[in-house]
Amino acid sequence: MEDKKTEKTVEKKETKAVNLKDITICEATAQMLQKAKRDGVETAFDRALSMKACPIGADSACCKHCAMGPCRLNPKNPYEKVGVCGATIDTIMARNFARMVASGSAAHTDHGMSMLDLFREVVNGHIHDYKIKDTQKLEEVAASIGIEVEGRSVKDIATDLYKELERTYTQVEGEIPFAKRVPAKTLETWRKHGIVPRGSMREIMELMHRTHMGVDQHYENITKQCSRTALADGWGGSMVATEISDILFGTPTPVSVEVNMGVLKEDHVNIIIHGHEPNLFESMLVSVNEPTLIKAAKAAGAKGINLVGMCCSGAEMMSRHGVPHAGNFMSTEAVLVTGAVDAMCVDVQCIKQGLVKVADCYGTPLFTTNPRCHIEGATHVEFNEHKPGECTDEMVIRAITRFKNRTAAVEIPNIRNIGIHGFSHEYINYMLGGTFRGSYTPLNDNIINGRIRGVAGVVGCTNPRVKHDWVHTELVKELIKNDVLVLQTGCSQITLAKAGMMTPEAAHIAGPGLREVCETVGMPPVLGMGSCVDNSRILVAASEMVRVGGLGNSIADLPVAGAAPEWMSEKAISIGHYFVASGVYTVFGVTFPVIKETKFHKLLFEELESQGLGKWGFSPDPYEMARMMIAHIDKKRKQLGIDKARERTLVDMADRRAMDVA
Ligand code: SF4
Ligand code: MSK
Repeated sequence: MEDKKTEKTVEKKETKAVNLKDITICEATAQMLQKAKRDGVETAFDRALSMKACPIGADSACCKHCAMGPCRLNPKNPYEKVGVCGATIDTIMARNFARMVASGSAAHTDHGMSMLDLFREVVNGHIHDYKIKDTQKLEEVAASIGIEVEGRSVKDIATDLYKELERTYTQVEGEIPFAKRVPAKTLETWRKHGIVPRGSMREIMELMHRTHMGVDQHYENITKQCSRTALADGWGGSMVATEISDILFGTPTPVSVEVNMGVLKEDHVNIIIHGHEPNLFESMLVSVNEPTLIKAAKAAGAKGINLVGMCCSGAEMMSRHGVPHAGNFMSTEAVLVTGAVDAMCVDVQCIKQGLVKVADCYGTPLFTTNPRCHIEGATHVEFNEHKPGECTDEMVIRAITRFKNRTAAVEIPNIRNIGIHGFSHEYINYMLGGTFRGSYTPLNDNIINGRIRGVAGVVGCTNPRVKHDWVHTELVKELIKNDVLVLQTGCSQITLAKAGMMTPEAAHIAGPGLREVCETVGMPPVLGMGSCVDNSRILVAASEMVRVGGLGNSIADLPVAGAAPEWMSEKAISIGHYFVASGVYTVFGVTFPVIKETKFHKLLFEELESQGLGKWGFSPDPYEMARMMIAHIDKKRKQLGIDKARERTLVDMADRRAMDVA
């Protein structure tokens, strides 16, 4: 029996008892952490409590780029000393930051390249299990980069598109193809600074070279290549991943989906796909609908096979096919604690090694599938796009076996949240303008007339160093209360879905202007756009806002801001930096790997903006973060001369009191 006093707490290894309410606001995760405690199972939440983050590393005041070091500088007095080679704090921090961008950019561009490889094999007729699903999108993407589409066959257009997009990776001189989508003034600024990406392989290679010991030792010059590499992610690798996935698997349109651990079913064979690349998930969708496998599941005593997503490939499948989603990054261990998961199948990125032990405790098979990602202790079943069913069928069969032999006690949190997901930028266009006059004009008009104050992208991970899901939720609530339309991707989108904010009804907590627009259009005040790579959809939406007119000539002119309130991965830093380099004020929470009052900090947080780009911001506090983003949006409104319109349109005092905002 559980002791009542400790019922709501997880005890830290030594003495300190921790209230679960301080760790997560996700009730399902909290319930599973209690069960994990009872079962003697450790998760990343426990490890984050028992292992303090290294303060010198957190400030980026150390360097281990050569064997004369590692060198540690004093974060409290950063100019007091230099590394053995003489490297200053600004060089060390800029190099460390740049390598995070290189790694994050590599992850997204390699994901994009996998999609492009698959596309090539489909177009060449070497793969038959996937096909081009969205020919309209194929034509639109091709036309957007200057490929002739009129009167041509799908195969011819697709062949040209493949050849053109391959340059995103391999080109050594020139500009990446999607540079053609960048607003002219933004592109002109990039050209002036020499930061238009050539090809992502070259940019990542050059950044790794320049951050080697004894090469680039000027933080400003390092930051230029850092921007170029990040832009090769956002407007290159990530954009290719999004566009090719839409062409192959379909462009998302709004769909009602259930999110949270309650989507697991005790009497079904539960299979979770967790990772980033949709090709594995698409094949698993076919396997779980295979009549012989359904029959086998029933023969094993199950009512059926229940396929569920997690993290970003989960977000993509949720948007494209309405597949239920069990939770975000910080719930991936907790979901195994239900005992109800009969297989967890992973591909790449954000897969905690800690999953192996937790899965083992509950007799859940953990399958790795991608040649890039093996995990010691997991079972590897390699996925091959030429015969995808071999891998996914095998994992279903093993899941059925686990169901039949389940010994772990099953406890599924009875929590499900319904929301609308799948707002591609194409759908936003259609939603606002209608089928025949699809356009962002109504969005721009509503920004100009002040009903919508501005647009914010709130994206990114969850992180056990902060209260799980809380920072995202409070920030988004604060933004919509202040008439800021919120666009979301990744784990952040799952957080807000769990908070019930992905429904048109959530408009009742929005400010009066945004509420009116949402009610007129029938849309939620928070629009889910997909996975991490789908942040590229936000770039396209921003470009479209510039193209439609009335809000300035570059992305930097727009009344928009971005945030990753609970970020943890290097990919998040790359995303943040490509938004900054594209012209967006971007605020991160948790911690920021740069020491205040250094030259490098000043460059990122102030000077990039005066160069015509965006700038970085930081606050761990969601209310302060919202204040900073809204102040920036208001500054942009003022520069555009549309600040007065908002004062006229908004709001009477009764409205303000009802909103309970300052
Ligand atoms: Fe130290 Fe310089 Fe070597 Fe870095 S590169 S570890 S600062 S000596
Ligand atoms: S999965 S990068 S934890 S958003 Fe894309 Fe979530 Fe961040 Fe991974």
